[in-house]
Amino acid sequence: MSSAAATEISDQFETPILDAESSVLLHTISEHGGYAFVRMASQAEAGDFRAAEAAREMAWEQLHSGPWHSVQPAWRDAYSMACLRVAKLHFASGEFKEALRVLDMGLIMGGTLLRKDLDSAVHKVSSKARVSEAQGVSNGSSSSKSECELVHDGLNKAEILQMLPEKSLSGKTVVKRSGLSMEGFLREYLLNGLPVVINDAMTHWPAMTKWKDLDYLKTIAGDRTVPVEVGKNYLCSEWKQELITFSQFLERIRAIGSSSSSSSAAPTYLAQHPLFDQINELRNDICVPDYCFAGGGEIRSLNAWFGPAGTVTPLHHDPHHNLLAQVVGKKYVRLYHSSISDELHPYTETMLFNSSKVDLDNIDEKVFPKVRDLEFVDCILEEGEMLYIPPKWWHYVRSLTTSFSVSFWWNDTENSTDS
Ligand SMILES: O=C(O)CCC(=O)C(=O)O
Repeated sequence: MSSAAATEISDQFETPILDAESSVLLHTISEHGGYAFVRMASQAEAGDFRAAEAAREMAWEQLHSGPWHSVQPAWRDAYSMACLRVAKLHFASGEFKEALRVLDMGLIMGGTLLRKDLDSAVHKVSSKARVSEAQGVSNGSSSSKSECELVHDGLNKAEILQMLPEKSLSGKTVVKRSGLSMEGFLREYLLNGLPVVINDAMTHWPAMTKWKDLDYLKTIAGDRTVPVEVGKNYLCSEWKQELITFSQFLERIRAIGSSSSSSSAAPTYLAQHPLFDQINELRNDICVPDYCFAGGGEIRSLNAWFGPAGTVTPLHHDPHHNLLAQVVGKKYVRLYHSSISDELHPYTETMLFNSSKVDLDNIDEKVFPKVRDLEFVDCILEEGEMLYIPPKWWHYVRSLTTSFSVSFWWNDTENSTDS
């Protein structure tokens, strides 16, 4: 750790929950046999950086000792605790980016007990990091307007059709509506379980202008760590997950976008991640649509789907109502009615029961001879449009440009215990 850039000790970030809960948590951890962790955590509290890192390693091993659902919640909280201790010591040495990286690991992998401490620490460290960056960098930003813009869209219909599964956009398309009242949405679509595209309900979102600008995204989130998926899609064997900084992720999007062989490169996709719980500034750029409450339901989760052209979410269904809001770029979406589930050949494995064995981009005619003739509806979801996907409807999604969407999932009140 460098001491030259050390901040004042009085400028530490506060951890009131950790201070109040630490001894109970350590007691629970020793009951689970984590004596070495408890010893290291105590030394870390006294300012020993090596002990703090060792404690974090030990908790990390516990998080990876078996299936995620079998990890003791106390170990997840212990991981957050260790992250806070390590981050404090980085922060005290002026290592703001390192501190942020470790805090994000706590947010992504840790438990809920210390969440507020992690959030407020992120806030404090981010502000410090920005001030320090502004002081260190001369102000003549050199990137031109076009370099900062995320999407360069010059696709014509023929080019789009070439990227899509056979029969796309040749039959029934999803109805597009503007000025749709809450009552109209409820009566015509939600209660009938029918999809609809609403094309004028997000024009007021700050995200609609801000998220097109790479510099904006880099400034507010560049040093944050995010989980991304790399590979064709989650059903393929070469698929993997990585933790990278948002800046590295934006760089990959830019590299794929400027490469002439964009379709052959394995895309990196920030998919189904609760980014808005993690990065408050991005949460402030969007609004939960009133439609989500039309039937008296409860919001289950907000997820980000951000990636280059060519990401594919294979055919699957979810148990929730969903509004998929397209903030940047465009996507192709195909939907099959929930009643034809068996004809779409769901996997039988527990983890994949909601995914289809059919690869729409390459249908195996011998194994699935009837799939080609199944009825579906589809659409191109344009920037500023949101698609209502009723529960259990099968959907396949392909990004046609660099694309940033937000999904709002909600349950009917009587189903609110569903996961
Ligand atoms: O946008 C995507 O790639 C997939 C979205 C999706 O599957 C969902 O919102 O449930």
